[in-house]
Amino acid sequence: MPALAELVAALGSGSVRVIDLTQPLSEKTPILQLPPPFANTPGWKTHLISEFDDRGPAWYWNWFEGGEHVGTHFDAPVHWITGRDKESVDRVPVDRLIGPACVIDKSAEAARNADYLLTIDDIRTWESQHGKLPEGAWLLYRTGWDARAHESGAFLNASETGPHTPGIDVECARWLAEEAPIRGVGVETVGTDAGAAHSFEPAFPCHNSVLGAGKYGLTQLANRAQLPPTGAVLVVMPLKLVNGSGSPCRAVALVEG
Ligand code: 23J
Ligand code: MN
Repeated sequence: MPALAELVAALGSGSVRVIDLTQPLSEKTPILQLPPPFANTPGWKTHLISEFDDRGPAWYWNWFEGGEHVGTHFDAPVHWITGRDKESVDRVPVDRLIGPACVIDKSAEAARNADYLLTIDDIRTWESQHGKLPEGAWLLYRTGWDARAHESGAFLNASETGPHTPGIDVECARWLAEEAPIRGVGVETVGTDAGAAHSFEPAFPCHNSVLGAGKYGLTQLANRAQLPPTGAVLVVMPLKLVNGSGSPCRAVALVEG
């Protein structure tokens, strides 16, 4: 059978299922809070145009405003100074938005330590169990943070010492950018960097290294617990925003069984 006919049959029989990895996007969606003196993104806002009324008797529709980096969203290389000459979101080839997903689960570590940072050793250990990260893979870093996504306070987890959310350490970010054959990094938190990453050297190392290498970021993912460590296929579709630095997106995974 041709591959696409096989895929359609598998979707029909349920032997391949589609998992929605996207958080709901609304005015309640938690948004990133950078420390002063940096400007912050506005959140999401929906405005009614008409709802079966004088403004439109038979139709309901809205318009919206919001930042490029709100909710489940895609970071294009051009978002960071290290990637400023690379792709904006409209220029990312669509075939690069579909690829194998590798899930590394550090939710136990992140539950004990909100500032947990993923290391090269963690990835080596994962590779010894599941094989090498394949070419073009999306590395999906599971931290259990999706369970907090409905409540901004718990999700951003800020105290007087700033936000405390898990991330990736400086060496690991550099390794993922320069050595690993991956295409991008996906996280459950508000950004691909740790809450405390503004004080790392370099600041925001995941953005700095991964976007600088022309790779992609994906944030605020949901339902990661439903994915196997390997074998799922990630499909992520950001809007084709001309010169955009990123975009809210729909992210889904195809899984077997
Ligand atoms: C700008 C500056 C720092 C960060 C971010 C944006 C993001 O997390 C983002 O959404 O790209 S950490
Ligand atoms: Mn972003």
